[in-house]
Amino acid sequence: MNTNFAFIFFCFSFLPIHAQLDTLLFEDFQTNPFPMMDTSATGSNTNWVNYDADGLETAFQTEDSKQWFWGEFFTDPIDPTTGQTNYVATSLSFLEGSLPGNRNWLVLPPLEITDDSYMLHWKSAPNQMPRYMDGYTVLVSTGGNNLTTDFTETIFTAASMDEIIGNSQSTDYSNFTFTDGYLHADGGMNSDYFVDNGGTILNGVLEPHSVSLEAYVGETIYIAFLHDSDDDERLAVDDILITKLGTVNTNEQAIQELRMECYPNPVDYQMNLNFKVKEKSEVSFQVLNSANQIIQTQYLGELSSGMHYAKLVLNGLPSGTYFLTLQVGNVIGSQAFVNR
Ligand SMILES: [Ca+2]
Ligand SMILES: [Ca+2]
Ligand SMILES: [Ca+2]
Repeated sequence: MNTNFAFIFFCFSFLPIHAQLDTLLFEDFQTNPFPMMDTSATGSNTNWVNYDADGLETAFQTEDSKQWFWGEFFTDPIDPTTGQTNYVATSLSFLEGSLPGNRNWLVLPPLEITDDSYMLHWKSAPNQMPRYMDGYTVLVSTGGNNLTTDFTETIFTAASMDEIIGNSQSTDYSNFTFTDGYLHADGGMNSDYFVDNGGTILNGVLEPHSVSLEAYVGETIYIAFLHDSDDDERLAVDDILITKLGTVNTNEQAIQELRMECYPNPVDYQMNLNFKVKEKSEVSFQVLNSANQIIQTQYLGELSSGMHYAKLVLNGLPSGTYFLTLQVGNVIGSQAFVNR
């Protein structure tokens, strides 16, 4: 008992909190998810919903172009980072007879927001800009998913082209008016998010967006992408992602979980280390000096579950305070010790 007491007295935490990001939902559209989606909103769907609220014929005049549909990204079918074909969710506002009124809903499954770290991320691009640039709205419901009544909160609006007031063949924005909201690629100022082929339009490149969902802590919400652009062209949405901060492990919690004991402390020559592996994991430890510089690293390999023992020979280590850091899988515990 005395030894244990001394050990607790000398070992204190120095590492900050370890947090990881958990992925709650990720849809990159690389395989076609649309055949699996519900095609109408019941008020309480647990699945994705892809719904054509307008029922209008598109300029394509095909049934599967009237709501969100699957396809290669129109501006750049090859993803520049992966070299693979990039598939996206696409929706058309270019309707037969150039009618307004396009309203296509893509509604995510319900999601319970349990803390203020939840984030929604996605990418979008209009096919063309500024002439006939598509916009859309991202909406939240804290009730059901009745499309006409429940989605009362707007968390993001992308502007669309409203009217042509000057030279329609120009890519200068002063020739057009736009609805309220964010203008893709910062209104044509950010060249990362469009391609200029020297023609009469620019082509949109997928631009990332993020919105915090912290306003909905304690609620179960639905999130909807509503393509509500009137008489424009087409829109792509990709990489819809919802994250939250994962389990927050303080060093004390990690030490407890790892049953980490280093002894004796202060140490003269050999440090003994007891620890527990919960499930088969890669294990390593490091010795750091008081300036956080790594003095020694030892990889113990993949260890089976159960209690383990390791010894650490500190021959030649100058006197002073050090830290022993043990990593089992993604759990890291750290304890201070004094070398005499
Ligand atoms: Ca994709
Ligand atoms: Ca439609
Ligand atoms: Ca328009």
